[in-house]
Amino acid sequence: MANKSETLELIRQRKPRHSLSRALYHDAGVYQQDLEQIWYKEWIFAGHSFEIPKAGNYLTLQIGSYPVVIVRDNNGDVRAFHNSCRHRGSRLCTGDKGKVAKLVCPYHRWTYDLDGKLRFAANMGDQFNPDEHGLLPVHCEVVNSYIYVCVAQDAPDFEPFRRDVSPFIAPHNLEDCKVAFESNLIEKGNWKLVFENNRECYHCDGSHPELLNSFLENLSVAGVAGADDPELLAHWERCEKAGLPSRLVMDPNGRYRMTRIPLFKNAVSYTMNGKPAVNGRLDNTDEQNIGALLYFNYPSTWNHFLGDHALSFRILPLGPGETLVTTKWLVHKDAQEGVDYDLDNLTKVWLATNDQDRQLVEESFLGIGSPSYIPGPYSDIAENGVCQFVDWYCDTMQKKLSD
Ligand code: 3BY
Ligand code: FES
Ligand code: FE
Repeated sequence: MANKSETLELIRQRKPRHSLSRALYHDAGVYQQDLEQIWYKEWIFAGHSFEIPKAGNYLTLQIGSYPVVIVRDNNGDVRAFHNSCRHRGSRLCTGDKGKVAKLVCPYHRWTYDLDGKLRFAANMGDQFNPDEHGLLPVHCEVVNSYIYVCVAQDAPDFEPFRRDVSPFIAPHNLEDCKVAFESNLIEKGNWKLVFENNRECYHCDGSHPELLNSFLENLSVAGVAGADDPELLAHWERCEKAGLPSRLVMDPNGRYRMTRIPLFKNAVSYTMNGKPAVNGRLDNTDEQNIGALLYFNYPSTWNHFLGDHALSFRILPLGPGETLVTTKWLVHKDAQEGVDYDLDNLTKVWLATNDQDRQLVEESFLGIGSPSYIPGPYSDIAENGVCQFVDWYCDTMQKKLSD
């Protein structure tokens, strides 16, 4: 099991523009460093504010060893707390989501207000000061319905990301959405392989027949290039004229990126025939063919926004060889299932695609587990997105491990 300095050494020794070494994907010590240096320090996508519309609505997630609860308080604010009771530590909220009047610990009934203040604790005597036993807060920010949390003592500045991402998402009116469907998939592979796989479409031809009815196999689309691609440029210009920011924006540190891509032929949605899956539109432009706005924010999320619906993806590491992938299909809150959309039609392409990607990730994790494995070269043409992710990972780890 690699310790901190051994992990740093593994990263220093990596071969540029090649997949990482076996230990960086499989080793339990490296995984621990991934958690400590990345997952416990960066902003992590938790869920959407419209999933907790009313006071007392909550959702939970697990970031490595940290159980976190996110709750809407009585002022309408979204707050996050460590989901651990200040008495003897029990988790307070045990389900994925729910609604409560107050946060009541299931163990000895300590009861907290929705702002985390301890309201009630039986038999604790006169000396006990409830003010010293409020729930421990977790940093929490909301941008266009995206709730981000950070369990670090001092969170990195959220504002540059908000400034960059918000103009892209705002026209899609995500605040007016609901979750039409949610899927949770456990992939037996390291979280980095899940993201690497997402950052290229080199594998699409051989694996994603459903997706390729609408997804354009333009190699610059998945990657980081694009400004020299005439198809992409024309799309950006048309969409920007309609009021939709589209031109690629990349974080100087490489952690996040937004870009709007055209879809295949006349497709406007990720359906089998490319036609819209939902009646009505999320954005209020007159432009029918807006393709898909893609945004990723390492380490936890990538997203697609279409004219008729949107998709959010969240990954959470469960272990060196296990990653939870949560996908949400977002539609306008007034859209009615069976009337405005058919759930099967809406979800078919990405349910199939996710499962195909799961298999690819699992097979690559198994193959990398072979003692015979040697890191292999990324394609300059088709895998510059993967290369960008791996560079971000190595740069970030190297910086934080040497602090
Ligand atoms: O799921 C995605 O966002 C990526 C983009 C390119 C290939 N893959 C489908
Ligand atoms: Fe929560 Fe005892 S552990 S009330
Ligand atoms: Fe894929």
